[in-house]
Amino acid sequence: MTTADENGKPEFDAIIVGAGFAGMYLLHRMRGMGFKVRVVEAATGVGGTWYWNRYPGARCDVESMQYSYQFSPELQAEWSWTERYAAQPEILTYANHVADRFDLRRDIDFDTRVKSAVYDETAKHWTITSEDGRSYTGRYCVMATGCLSSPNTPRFEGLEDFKGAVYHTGTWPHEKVDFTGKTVAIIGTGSSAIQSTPVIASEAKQLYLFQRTPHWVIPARNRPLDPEQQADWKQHYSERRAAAKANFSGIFANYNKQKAAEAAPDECRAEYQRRWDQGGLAFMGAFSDLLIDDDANKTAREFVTEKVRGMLKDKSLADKLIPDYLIGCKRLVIDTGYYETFNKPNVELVDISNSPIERITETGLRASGREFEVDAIVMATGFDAMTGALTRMDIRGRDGGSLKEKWSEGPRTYLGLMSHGFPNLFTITGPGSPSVFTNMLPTIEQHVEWVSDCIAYMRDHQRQSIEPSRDAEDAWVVHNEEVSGNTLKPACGSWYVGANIPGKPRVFLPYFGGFPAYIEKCNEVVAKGYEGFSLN
Ligand code: N01
Repeated sequence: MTTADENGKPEFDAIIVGAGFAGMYLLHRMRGMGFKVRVVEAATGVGGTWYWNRYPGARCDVESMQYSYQFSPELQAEWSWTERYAAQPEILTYANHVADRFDLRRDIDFDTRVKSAVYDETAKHWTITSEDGRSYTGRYCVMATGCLSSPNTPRFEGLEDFKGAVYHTGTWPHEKVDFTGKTVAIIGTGSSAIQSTPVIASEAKQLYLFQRTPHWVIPARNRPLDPEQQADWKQHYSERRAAAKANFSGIFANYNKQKAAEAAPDECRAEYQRRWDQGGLAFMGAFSDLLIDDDANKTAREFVTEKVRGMLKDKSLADKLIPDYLIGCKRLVIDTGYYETFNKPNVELVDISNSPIERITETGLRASGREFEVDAIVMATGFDAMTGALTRMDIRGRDGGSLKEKWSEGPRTYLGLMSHGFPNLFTITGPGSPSVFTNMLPTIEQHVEWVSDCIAYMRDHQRQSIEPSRDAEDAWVVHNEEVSGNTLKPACGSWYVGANIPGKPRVFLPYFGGFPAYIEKCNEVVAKGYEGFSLN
């Protein structure tokens, strides 16, 4: 069943999949441009990532004064944050406030998980079908499905036999999970585990943390935001937001242009110490060559190693908790009390680097030749990043071509916005865009504005379909490989290269050329009449 009229005209100008920060702003902007838009969302509410990731300790690692929309000066002026880094409930409250303030819910269908999206080449429209059989037609389809939204649950043998509770950090229950008096296993030691471990450890009788690979961790130094700081930010928002966009990460922070390789050892140390004391992701901005030169990177590793050793009572644990790979290669994690948690008597690190979890049993886990009896298992095992949310839907473009098949050797996009063979299908923060290397909110806004302006251009020029050329796409894919290949970033087994998902092709997924270069390229493409795209 399709919802197009008898002349084949689609019911909507655009169908947006996802009501996270991307889908919400796109709906608001396109509605304001006079388009008829419908959003379909799998969850029962708005907020995307912040709707699903309700695990204990969930908190953003970008400062709250920057992790917010800037498209509405009024919204920006009226909203107040309570902490330097907002916790998940506060960000979700913000998302709901935005939905109410701009009356977004009337154009969103919740509890609607998309199963397929099929392009009709003759009618030049997309038909989106939900798992419960509802269909929508739209001239355009925009996938605002997020970068880290398809949870990865490894297929541990025996998982279905386990009699206790199993949770995934990315699909956490809405009601409070009380671990008081319980024995808990957490599997994984990425951001989600590092945030939840101290909180779960404070409740549980016993916590086992199963670590395959340690992460580099820097203190967050979260604190309440005082009114003066907030007022100062609000007063200087426009210049700070502009300055942020001129930074590689889209974050307003101090990035040192000096190279560690050219700094004296005590100068290096002082710079790291300053940033360690400040806390946060800006630690990696200490020197400009940390992700380019292994020797430079080593200076940062040595500094952090010494700090971690100093925090642990059991010095033998340090060898297990300190990574043996480049700092910043996997996503840097910022923490609140992670290492200190290992000083508690009820917490044990289980090193599974050489002997993986053998199986889940009725009563717990078997690993490293030991049986662990537990009441609950927390999968902090991450996501099928950047492509998973897209390839789990059956997306069919021209001639019935499948996106999943096209991307079987790795995703291919032009600017991370569109893929050849899939006219009128856009992705917000898709693979090949800066996305996860930036502050997601300004990156989302830039994409939303580019896509909605493009659709308005199509309307104003009486065009009905847009698609990138194969040549433009190939050139962008090659450019992506070159840019990341000139750095140390692809050197370790991170989710940036799909290494966390068995069988996923090893391709560097996000664009590592920086936000300013990316914005410039997107603007240039438009200025040259949508160079690299064919408009019909
Ligand atoms: O997931 P991850 P995450 N057996 O992929 C382990 C963002 N985020 O949810 O490293 C045993 O980082 C896996 O081990 P290994 C942020 O961008 C942000 O924590 O693959 N272990 C790893 O330790 C982040 O990077 C915030 O060897 C297995 C862990 O599970 C991204 O989301 C908060 C395994 C997964 O770590 C993802 O973070 C949270 C197996 N079979 C998330 N499979 C903030 O803003 C996987 N693992 C602060």
